[in-house]
Amino acid sequence: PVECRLMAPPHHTIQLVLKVHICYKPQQNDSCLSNMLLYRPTLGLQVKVHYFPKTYHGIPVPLHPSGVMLVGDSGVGKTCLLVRFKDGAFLAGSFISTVGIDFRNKVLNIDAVKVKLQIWDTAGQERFRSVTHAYYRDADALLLLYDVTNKASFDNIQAWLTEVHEFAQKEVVLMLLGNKADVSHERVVKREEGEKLAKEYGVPFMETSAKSGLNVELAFTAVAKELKHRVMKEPNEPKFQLQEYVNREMKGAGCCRS
Ligand SMILES: Nc1nc2c(ncn2[C@@H]2O[C@H](COP(=O)(O)OP(=O)(O)OP(=O)(O)O)[C@@H](O)[C@H]2O)c(=O)[nH]1
Ligand SMILES: [Mg+2]
Repeated sequence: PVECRLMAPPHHTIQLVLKVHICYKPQQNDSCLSNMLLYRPTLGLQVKVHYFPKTYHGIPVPLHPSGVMLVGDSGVGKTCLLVRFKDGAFLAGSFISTVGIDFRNKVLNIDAVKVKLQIWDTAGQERFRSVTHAYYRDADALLLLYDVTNKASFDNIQAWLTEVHEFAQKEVVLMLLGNKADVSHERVVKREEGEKLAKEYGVPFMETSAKSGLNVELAFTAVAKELKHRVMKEPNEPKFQLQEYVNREMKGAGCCRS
């Protein structure tokens, strides 16, 4: 039983998202591929149950949406990275700091399988830290960002990793990203330093730029590939090597491909 009290000012609406995990083995003649909608009038709640089998009569079907969380100091470019990935644009102009948390969905086609990412853009400001903590546990993947033009954001990576180990799932997919790689004159963190730190912690790493688009698609695709692989791996298939994949596909900071 769950007790929950919600309060809102008059004429405001609260959206309540319930995550329901159901273990269910599909039957051969199962026709229940679509979403089911259950209605509980006594509670006044609508609970939407999504049913995501891996394959149906041998045909791959969409996977359960995966939660990808963007974390790092305020101003490192989390929101810009997400906007670049989702809309292919760069948010230039004045910096609007994220309040609390924001969500965006994107479906990727990974080896003929639709992988739905629900991307959570967290606020880097200290005052929202307790909000962020509440989301770690449900995240399947974490993109941890620092800003190559901001040494403090790089030095804080260790503290972020401590948080990750405290609050996230043990098997969470983790990747370190050095963002703003397009800036050359104000750069204070070398790529080699990022690589060294990532190696120390055994985390895949690459530099990105929300401005030029450098490696942005790759960061999310790599994570989606790893998540898909975990769910759909055939018994004899070797483990997906995230860092190797990233190394093969990665572009250098001088380049402007997305
Ligand atoms: N040159 C350059 N500027 C960037 C890049 N990414 C973000 N910026 C700039 O950095 C500033 C902060 O970007 P945001 O994406 O809002 O930062 P954030 O990490 O979401 O910050 P919080 O929401 O406070 O946690 C903005 O002024 C952006 O225009 C990048 O790749 N290159
Ligand atoms: Mg933001």
